[in-house]
Amino acid sequence: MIAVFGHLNPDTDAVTAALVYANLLSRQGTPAVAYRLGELNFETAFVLREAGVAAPELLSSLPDGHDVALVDHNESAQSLSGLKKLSVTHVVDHHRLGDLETSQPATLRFDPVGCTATILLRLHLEANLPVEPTDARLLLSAVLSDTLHFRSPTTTPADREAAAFLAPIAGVADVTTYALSMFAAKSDLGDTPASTLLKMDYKVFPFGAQQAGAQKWGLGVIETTNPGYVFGRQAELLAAMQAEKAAAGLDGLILSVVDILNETNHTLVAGESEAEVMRAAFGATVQGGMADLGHRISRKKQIVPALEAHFAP
Ligand SMILES: [Mn+2]
Repeated sequence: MIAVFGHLNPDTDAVTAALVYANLLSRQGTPAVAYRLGELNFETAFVLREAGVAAPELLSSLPDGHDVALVDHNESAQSLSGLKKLSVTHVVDHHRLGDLETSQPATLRFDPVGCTATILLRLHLEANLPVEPTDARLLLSAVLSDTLHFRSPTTTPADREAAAFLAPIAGVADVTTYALSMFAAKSDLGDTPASTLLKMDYKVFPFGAQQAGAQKWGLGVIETTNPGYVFGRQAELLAAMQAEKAAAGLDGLILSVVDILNETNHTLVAGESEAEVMRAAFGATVQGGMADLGHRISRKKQIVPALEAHFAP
């Protein structure tokens, strides 16, 4: 039995990709079970509730050598701890290739598209398997989530085509209204503790030379239709960021507040060293602990590559 899971601090693409890929593998004769590596965010909880699908079980460890399929990630820093001791049999991903290692030949599928869901649709079509209506709803939700309803620069024509193909199968008549309801659910943060807000969409990246001088940064993102709510909690968030930076031994930590509807990014910095990097890597102005990153709303396409270039030896 293959354990299928997306990255730590899972988003909608990570959770739905695990569910749909586990079902696809099982339908193709390879028994697989979906898991998640963290709590659901409010958007993903909404999506699963609307689809009538139970959340996959939370996974914290597996015995050495267990078969695993990675979806929506491939870097060990974003995966189950002890990944190097597991047997990676499959990867379906749309991110940069990191430190992936496999102990045996594996099935790998990387496409530079806006979400894992678009690749999973391709896998169904290539296998001549119809997409089940519930899976279509999960995949459509992931396309809308990862591309911010096609606003993100990561969006490709294939993602738009995937959504148009999936919507009728999913029974979603008005995709725009559905996307807005997903974003409203995601933005309804209530009294969520600042430490949870920080980690809801949070990834750790190594930058620079792997030897001496390598940098480890935590990059959080809060995508919201109500950025004012997040800015109102800046002091609490700053404390949570500094605590996490120290606890995880990071060289830098930033938290991007992405205004989904206006497509802007105001990034909170944990300290002056991060502020310096924001100025140098992005030419950003930094005021009151917040860097103005303009319309750079994609961590994957606009934040990570700039930091990678900045720290390149
Ligand atoms: Mn994704």
